[in-house]
Amino acid sequence: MNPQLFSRIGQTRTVLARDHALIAPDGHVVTPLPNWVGASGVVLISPAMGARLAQSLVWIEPNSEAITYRPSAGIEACFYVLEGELQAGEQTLRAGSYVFLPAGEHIELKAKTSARLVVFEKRHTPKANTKAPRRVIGHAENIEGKPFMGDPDAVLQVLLPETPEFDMAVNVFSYQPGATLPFVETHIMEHGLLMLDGEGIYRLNESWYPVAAGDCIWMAAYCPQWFAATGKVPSRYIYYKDINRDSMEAL
Ligand code: UGY
Ligand code: MN
Repeated sequence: MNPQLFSRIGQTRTVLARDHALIAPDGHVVTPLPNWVGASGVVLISPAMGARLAQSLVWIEPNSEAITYRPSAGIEACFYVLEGELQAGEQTLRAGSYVFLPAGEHIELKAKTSARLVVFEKRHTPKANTKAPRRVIGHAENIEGKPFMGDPDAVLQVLLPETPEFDMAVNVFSYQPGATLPFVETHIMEHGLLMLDGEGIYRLNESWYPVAAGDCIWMAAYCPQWFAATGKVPSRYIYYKDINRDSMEAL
């Protein structure tokens, strides 16, 4: 069925459950984003659904004015450029570029073209005897991909430093057609995920969902999860997880 007709007659692939959500693009509603002066977007995941992170899509149009992104007090953020070209001071950001902003910092961006970003935000948990994380600007192209648990067809790129001051991880996972997560993971870390390319089946708790590029998934702590890349082309997703903190700290 034509996807527009599918939506128009009251159907959607979007699902919201206690410990997971699939947010399909057919339901996106664009709003102004209070922490972005001059940009609009869609809040895909937020505490309003029971999550401890926020994940948004942000659209930036070329403008003579710089766009300011200032996360709320105590919130750290990582954004990844999906398309377009932006200037952040001396640095040019293009598809695959990413920025980690420690809590308390802000950034000014000049869009050279229309640009689209995915942004992950979380409350930073300071750690005793550990310095605060630093700002990171990088490009996925420069991050070596490593076979996940020995599988060369499931390759993981870890975008941010894995040192103890960072309590947020953002990774890109690429799968050859037919590759899978090697087992059903169940873990304390929470995920926010955006499908970048391809398609597959995501198992979330006791449900199996067909997913494709553009879909967003929320996985709460302990949501059993598994993925199989079922398309004829490679699949790729970017995802967030909370790391490096004592398991009692969230209480
Ligand atoms: O890092 C992870 O937990 C990752 N393997 N999970 C996932 O891709 N759903
Ligand atoms: Mn996982």
